[in-house]
Amino acid sequence: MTYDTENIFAKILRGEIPSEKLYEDEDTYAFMDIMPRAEGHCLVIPKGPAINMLDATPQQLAACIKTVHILGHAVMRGLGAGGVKVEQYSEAVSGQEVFHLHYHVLPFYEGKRMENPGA
Ligand code: DGP
Repeated sequence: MTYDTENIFAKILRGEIPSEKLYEDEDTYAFMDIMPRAEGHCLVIPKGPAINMLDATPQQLAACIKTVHILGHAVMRGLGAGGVKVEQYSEAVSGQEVFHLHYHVLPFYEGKRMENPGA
């Protein structure tokens, strides 16, 4: 598979589709997931093209994890989450639907069950 520049996250990066921006640096962009599975469910993507983790460069992966770390602390501090789960799907068979590398940052709250953990 080759990287499709018309995928939805590429469009978000180009500003062709609106998104709820949370953080941005030279290499990454973070925004709210449109179908949140938990309060504060957000996504981290590299600005450069990468289909998924398996297709990404070590530099893209390092930049994304750095931003995941920032967002993880932000949901702990800002939303009072008790913990965070990070998910990354690579290839359709694993559940990947958008073919631009993204990390899900999923906050967990004490005493609150996630509505649809497997979605
Ligand atoms: P997956 O490829 O299975 O890891 O999931 C893609 C995620 O992207 C899913 O949680 C929903 C989210 N998503 C899909 N389209 C949009 C969109 O247009 N805007 C935003 N903010 N999120 C989207």
